[in-house]
Amino acid sequence: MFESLSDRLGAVVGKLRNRGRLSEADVDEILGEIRTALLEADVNVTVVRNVLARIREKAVGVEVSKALDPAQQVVKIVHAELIGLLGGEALKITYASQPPTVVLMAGLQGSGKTTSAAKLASWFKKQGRQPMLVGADLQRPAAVEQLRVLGSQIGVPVFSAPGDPVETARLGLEEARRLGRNVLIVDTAGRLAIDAEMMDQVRRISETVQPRYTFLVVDAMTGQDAVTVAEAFNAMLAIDGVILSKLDGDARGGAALSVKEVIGKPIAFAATGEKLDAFEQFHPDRMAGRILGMGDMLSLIEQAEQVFEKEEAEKTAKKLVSGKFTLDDFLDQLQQLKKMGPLQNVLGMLPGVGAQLKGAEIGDDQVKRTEAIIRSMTPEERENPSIINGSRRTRIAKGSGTQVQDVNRLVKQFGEMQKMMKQFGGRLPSR
Ligand SMILES: Nc1nc2c(ncn2[C@@H]2O[C@H](COP(=O)(O)OP(=O)(O)OP(=O)(O)O)[C@@H](O)[C@H]2O)c(=O)[nH]1
Ligand SMILES: [Mg+2]
Repeated sequence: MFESLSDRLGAVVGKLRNRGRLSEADVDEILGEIRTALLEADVNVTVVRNVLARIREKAVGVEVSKALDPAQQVVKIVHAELIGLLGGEALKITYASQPPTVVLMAGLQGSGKTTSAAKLASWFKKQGRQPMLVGADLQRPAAVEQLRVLGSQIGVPVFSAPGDPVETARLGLEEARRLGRNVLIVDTAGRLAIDAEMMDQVRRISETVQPRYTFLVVDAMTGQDAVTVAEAFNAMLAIDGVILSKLDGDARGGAALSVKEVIGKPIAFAATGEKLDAFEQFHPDRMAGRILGMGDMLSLIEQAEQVFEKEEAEKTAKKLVSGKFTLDDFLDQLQQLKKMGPLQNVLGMLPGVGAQLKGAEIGDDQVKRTEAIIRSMTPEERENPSIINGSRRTRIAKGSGTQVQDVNRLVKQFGEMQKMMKQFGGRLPSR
C-alpha cells in the first residue's frame, strides 16, 4: 500500500539520514523531492502545495537542537506533516448511550461498501459487541444475498426486507432493538455522486436511522475524482470518517489520502484485501512511519496479539529479546504468521525490512520448505543451530528434500534474525 509514495519518501529520508548540516539549497532540494513524491503518488495538487508550505515554514524556523541534527529535524517535520495529512489521531469509536450504535455506509458504486460493512461488523464483534447488518441496497438484485453470505461467514445476523430501502432501514433498526443487538451497520446502494435521486435516498435513510457514524467508503484506486466525490457526499451527509478500501492494490493511493485534507474528516479504517480479516483501524502515526520506511512495530504487535494468546505473545517477545528464541519457536511462529495474513504484509511492518522485501517473493512454498528443514533437525540442532556442521547439513537437506544451500541459508538467516530481534529488544513497548 502506498508503495510509490513510500519508495520515494523513503529515499528522501534515507539520503537525509547520513547528512549533517543542511544548507538552504539542500532544504530546497529536499522539498522538491517531496513534492515529486506526493504528486507522483497522485496526491491532490492543492493538498501538495499546502503540505509543502507547512513543511517549509517549519523547516526554515528550525531551532538548533542538541538532540537532533538538522537532517533529523527535517525528517521529524516531514513525519509530523505526513501524520497530519493522514488525519492526526486515530478515530476513537464510541458507542451510543441508547443502543444500537448505528453506522451508515455510503459511497460510490463498487467502492467496497458491502464488503467493508461485513468487515466492520467483524471488527465490532472482536471488540465484544453484538453487531447486526442491514441490507438497504435494494437496487442491485444480488446485493442483499451478497451481504447475507458475508454475514454468515462472520456469524453476524443480516436483516433485510423487500420494498423501500428507507423502510427497510427503519425496520432493521426496530429489529436490532428487539434482538438486543448493540451495533447496527446499514449497507446502502452504490450511487454516483451526480445521481440526485440516489443521493436523496441515502440522505433519507440517514434521517431515519440517525447514524452515530456515517462512513464514506473510498476506493484507493480512484484517482483525483475521489476528492470531488468526497466533497459531494460530505455536503449531503455530514461524513464522520472515511473507510479506505482496496489499499492492497498497487494504486498510488494519494488521491484517497487527499480526502482528509479536503473534507477535514479522518480516515477511520483501512481495508487491505478481499478477505474479511483484511481490515484494520487506521492509525495515521503508524501509517506515516510505514510510508517513511520507519517500520511499525506497534501494528505488528497489535496484529500478533489478536492471533496469539496474550501470554504467548509476551513469552515470545521475551524470548525474542533475550535471544533465547530457538528454531522450534521459529517453527511455531511460522504457523502463527500464516494466520496473520500474507507474510509480506507482516514483515513489511518491521523497520528496514520493507525495502529489502521488494522483489523477494515469500510464498507458501518457501514457508513449507523452511518448515520441512526445521522438522528434519534434531531437537539439539533446533535448540543450538551452531552445532549444525557439514555432515549434519547434508543429512538435514536429504531429510527435507532440499539442497544444502537451502539449509545454509536458513541457518544464516535465522542467526541474522536473532541479532535483529535483540536490537529491537529495547524498543518493544512495555505493557
Ligand atoms: N482487493 C480488494 N478488493 C476489495 C476490497 N474491498 C472490496 N473489494 C472487492 O471490490 C468489489 C466490490 O466490493 P463491494 O463491497 O461489493 O462494493 P460495493 O460498494 O458494495 O458495491 P455496490 O453495492 O455495487 O455499489 C468486490 O469484488 C470486493 O470483493 C479490498 O479491500 N481489497
Ligand atoms: Mg454493495
